[in-house]
Amino acid sequence: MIQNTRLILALDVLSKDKALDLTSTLRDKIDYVKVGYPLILAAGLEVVGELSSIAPVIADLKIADIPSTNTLISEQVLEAGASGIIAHAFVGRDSLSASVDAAREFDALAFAVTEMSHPGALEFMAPVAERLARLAAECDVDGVVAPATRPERIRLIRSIVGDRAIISPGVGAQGGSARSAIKAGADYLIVGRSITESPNPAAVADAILREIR
Ligand code: BMP
Repeated sequence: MIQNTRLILALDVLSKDKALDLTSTLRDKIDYVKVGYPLILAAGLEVVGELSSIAPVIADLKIADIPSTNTLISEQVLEAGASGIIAHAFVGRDSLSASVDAAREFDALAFAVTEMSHPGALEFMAPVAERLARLAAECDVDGVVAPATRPERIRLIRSIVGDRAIISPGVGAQGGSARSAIKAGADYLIVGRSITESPNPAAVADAILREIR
């Protein structure tokens, strides 16, 4: 993975122009942009290609289907220009492997979700997060998603995934601290609303970069 800034911009905006503007403005402050259903559904899959001419794109469709459908979904976003994809691990080894295999064919990165950052993740995901992290490592993902809202869980997941990248959402709008997440072992922070909804996105990104330096 590219690692200059350790910041991944979550582009959960509905306007293609705003997405392109933010990416252009912030391109030197971020390593990747992450796009998911909100932007892709609003602006069309072509937005992935357009953004990728400015910054590498991680397509966050949290792919969670049977293996053959996972392959089709993964290939669609990879063909559109994504440099990385995010899949769920809870669907099991065969499904996750299908997404990892698709990523490999495109020389792209594959990430698996272990434990999510929102409170509801404590209901079903947290109790099995270690198993999900182990499965992700066994499926040879490039990295996992782990919660900045619970730095102690990042530390635990790090002990399972070894050198694989940990990309960590939940900073800012969800209450997580950038510095604590990095200290706990996150390689990258995924930050959305606190940057995208700010009147001065570049200033917020700079403040986060200073905090983790
Ligand atoms: P924000 O900084 O606005 O809370 O955005 C976080 C981003 O990370 C969103 O795109 C969200 O879908 C994603 N995300 C998350 O917040 N928690 C997870 O556990 C996994 C995610 O992909």
